[in-house]
Amino acid sequence: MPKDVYSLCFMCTVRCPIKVTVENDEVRWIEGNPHVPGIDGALCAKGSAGLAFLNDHERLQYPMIRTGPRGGGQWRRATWDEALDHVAEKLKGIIARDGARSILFGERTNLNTHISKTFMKALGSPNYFTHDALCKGSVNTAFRSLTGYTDAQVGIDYANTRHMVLYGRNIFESLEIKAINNLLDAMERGARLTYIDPRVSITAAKANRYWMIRPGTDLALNYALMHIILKERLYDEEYVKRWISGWTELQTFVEPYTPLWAEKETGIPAGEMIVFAREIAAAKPSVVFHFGYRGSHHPHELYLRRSIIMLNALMGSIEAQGGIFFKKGPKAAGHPDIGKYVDQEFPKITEPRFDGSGRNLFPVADASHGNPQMLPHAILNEDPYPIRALIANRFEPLTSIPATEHTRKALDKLDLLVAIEVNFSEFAWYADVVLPESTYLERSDSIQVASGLKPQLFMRRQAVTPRFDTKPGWLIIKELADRMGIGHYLPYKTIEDIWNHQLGKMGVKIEDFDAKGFVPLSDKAILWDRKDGIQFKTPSGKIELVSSLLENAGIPSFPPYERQPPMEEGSFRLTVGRCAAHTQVSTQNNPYLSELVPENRLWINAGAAAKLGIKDNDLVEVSSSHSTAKIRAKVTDFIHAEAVFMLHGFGKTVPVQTRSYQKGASDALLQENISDNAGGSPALDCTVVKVRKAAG
Ligand SMILES: Nc1nc2c(c(=O)[nH]1)N[C@H]1C(S)=C(S)[C@@H](COP(=O)(O)OP(=O)(O)OC[C@H]3O[C@@H](n4cnc5c(=O)[nH]c(N)nc54)[C@H](O)[C@@H]3O)O[C@H]1N2
Ligand SMILES: Nc1nc2c(c(=O)[nH]1)N[C@H]1C(S)=C(S)[C@@H](COP(=O)(O)OP(=O)(O)OC[C@H]3O[C@@H](n4cnc5c(=O)[nH]c(N)nc54)[C@H](O)[C@@H]3O)O[C@H]1N2
Ligand code: SF4
Ligand SMILES: [Mo]
Repeated sequence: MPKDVYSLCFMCTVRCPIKVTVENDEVRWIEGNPHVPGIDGALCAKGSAGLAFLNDHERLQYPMIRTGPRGGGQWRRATWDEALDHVAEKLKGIIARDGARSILFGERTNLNTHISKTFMKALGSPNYFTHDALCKGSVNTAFRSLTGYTDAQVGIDYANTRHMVLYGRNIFESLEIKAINNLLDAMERGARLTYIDPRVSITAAKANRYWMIRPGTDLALNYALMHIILKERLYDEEYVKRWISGWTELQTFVEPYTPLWAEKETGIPAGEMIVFAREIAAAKPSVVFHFGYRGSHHPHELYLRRSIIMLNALMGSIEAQGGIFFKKGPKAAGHPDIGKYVDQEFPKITEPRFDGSGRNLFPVADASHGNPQMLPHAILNEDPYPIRALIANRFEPLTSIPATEHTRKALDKLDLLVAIEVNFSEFAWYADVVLPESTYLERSDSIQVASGLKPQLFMRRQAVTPRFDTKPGWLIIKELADRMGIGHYLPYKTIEDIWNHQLGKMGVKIEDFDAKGFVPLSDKAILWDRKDGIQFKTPSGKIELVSSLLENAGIPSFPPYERQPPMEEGSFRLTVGRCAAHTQVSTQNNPYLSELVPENRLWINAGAAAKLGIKDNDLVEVSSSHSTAKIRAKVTDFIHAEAVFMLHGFGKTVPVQTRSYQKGASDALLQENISDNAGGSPALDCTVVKVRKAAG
């Protein structure tokens, strides 16, 4: 008899609720959880390809210990005991010699992050880090500087918005199902969409207004928009008076940034900016200037993200219906918080972090996440001290940190590289020990708290038994912790033990997830009173345009705009992004998805290509100061003449990943490792490349 298992997809990080139909321990069908509003049974192409992933013989199948040189592809199959004993022995030796601080643990945040953090705290190392800075560190800092909250604590009311503004937030390709379903519904009811990108993406095609902006100049556009909004008094006066501090400084600052000035910088006609400002003000406060993740990662990114949040503040859309809001968790809904293993006493750690996060290099970055792009620098320069080992869990340092060969040199210096992975990623192939995790369909995980207007709890439940000799991550870390003598910090044996610990006194039971896969904690949307009840966490209790967080660290709130120099002929800004058929660096070898989008191509403007004698589909050579790569050209009018674009995640070098091996080029190989040190993110869109037709 087939049975339905409610769980959470993990073909990408969004974790859409799913219903998995299982018969005789085989997955027959996966669809979106029909009980969850906004999902309504829907699944994206990647989610559907989960079945192919489950049965893929090219994914990792058992623990392995390297026998030849790093990256040489010689392995011996090991039992779990052998592999874990080996890692534990190595770690113990490293701790005895150089201390626990010389061990790094990096992961892309996941449902078991409270367990990984516990492991590192118990070990006594300050060096736990997540992917956060690589993705949206500057967004995080921008929010904290203005509101006291991180971006992760802020949500978007897509369903009720009247105007959505997206700065390279390519929402219909780099997608989240619930968000786009809600946005499409809002658009059917008349909401407008403004999209800004040097490239005509799918989202541009769906927008009411599209601006092909000069790459890297969104900040100039925003300063001019603020100039217009202040001059024409288009802002929400009552909201601004009540909630904004630093108004005079803003007025003085935006005075010189006229629409005509911004037209020269951005290429967007001044008149269109004025029409837009009036149009959006008419829809306030139910408007959203989306703060985004990627798109336009430059050394000044903090100020771009701050300007986007400030535009929301001017429209009074922070904590408004149809605007952006602070996510409410279990406590706001009258429940105790979920239990986390990391909330216990640990021996005090006094060592500084390896990456300068929250300190000298990144004084205001979020040190609870760290700055992984500093990994090569810290290792190669032993700054601030020697590093010996890296454990990477769902983290791919070789392609997620820019300047691959530089990163590889750094990894060469380490005594131990451990990959907790599902795929033979570039890093797993280079590692010393591979610990294969069961896929999301083969494992249960810690309960998810989905904070929002209506907070909910979700559960990932194992649908089928593991196809190969793999284990869930929470068990791998527990078994390693036991071997390191710190197992008592993670006092569980089964997933039920973890769930019971999490649910604690919440008044929710494991069985409550059976019927629909989730438990709502509130039946009505929780919005604070915009007149008097918004609980900003800044020292002043207001939106601080002049930020105490920044100013106290000697970082200006309003530095003058620096012009983006025009590109010389044959030179371009390398911009990057994702497509609907792939997830970051994870899915390029998936049997289905590798057929849908088998390789990336270099988008290049038709006029610029003609000058260089490049025709569509020609093989071209792209060079940066760091490296050179070959890739096919996609010659098109749909990209600004100063930019080229490629999808992230291609150009793989692992031969046993036969479907993705050497297909297209890797952006990370070309990118320079430069950061926005105020915000915390690497400046992934600022590398200048030269393009020419490849010989032969
Ligand atoms: N299908 C799919 N969906 C995903 C993901 C995935 O891997 N696959 N990943 C998820 C993750 S982790 C993230 S962070 C998000 C990313 O979501 P987005 O930030 O929406 O994603 P990207 O695809 O990186 O798109 C970046 C866009 O910025 C544009 N851009 C480049 N330079 C500039 C500029 O100077 N100004 C402006 N305005 N635009 C510019 C690029 O042309 C590109 O279209 O997507 C999430 N959703
Ligand atoms: N050059 C360059 N670098 C970038 C970006 C870019 O566009 N270009 N984008 C940035 C962004 S937006 C982000 S979010 C980060 C993300 O960077 P990472 O944190 O590295 O995350 P992913 O790229 O999603 O995947 C990393 C690895 O996780 C593995 N994985 C997938 N599922 C599981 C699982 O269930 N368990 C385990 N243990 N492993 C799993 C995949 O096989 C993959 O090798 O990269 C950033 N870095
Ligand atoms: S967006 Fe697609 S791949 Fe990502 S979790 Fe949802 S269904 Fe899965
Ligand atoms: Mo991301």
